[in-house]
Amino acid sequence: MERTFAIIKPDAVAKGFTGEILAMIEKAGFRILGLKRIRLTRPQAEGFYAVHKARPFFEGLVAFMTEGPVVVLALEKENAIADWRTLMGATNPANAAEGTIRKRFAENIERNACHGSDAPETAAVEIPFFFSTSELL
Ligand code: 3AN
Repeated sequence: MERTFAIIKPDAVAKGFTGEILAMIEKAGFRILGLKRIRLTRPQAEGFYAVHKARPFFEGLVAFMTEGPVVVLALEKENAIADWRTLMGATNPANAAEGTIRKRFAENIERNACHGSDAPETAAVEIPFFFSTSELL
């Protein structure tokens, strides 16, 4: 079993897609270990995306991620990291495959509906960023 970290981003939450995305997650065989609906603070968003600090889109990304509530999730499944990235689809929804979350729900490369850890080392940092051990059930 592998764990990954996911976010349903402010664009998708605001448009009322939370339920449909959660249903896709469960239908794809993920177990939801942790789930919270929160609004990221600016320091949280900056810390979470610290690897992108030098990128030209960093400010816009932080502004977007703090504009409204998100749903943060810890997911478990065999091959969870790769399978969640497959279910999300490409970062740019214009390149996302049919049936993926980003194809169905994302607006553009920044307002792209969801986030997923890209490697085991990332998941190991991202899950505890939002969940304590006792919150993973
Ligand atoms: P992914 O979320 O698919 O792992 P990353 O890690 O390359 O993609 O980028 C993190 C986030 O930064 C993306 N989800 C997206 O919201 C934003 N982002 C990435 N590239 C761009 C870009 N060229 N312009 C605007 N936002 C971007």
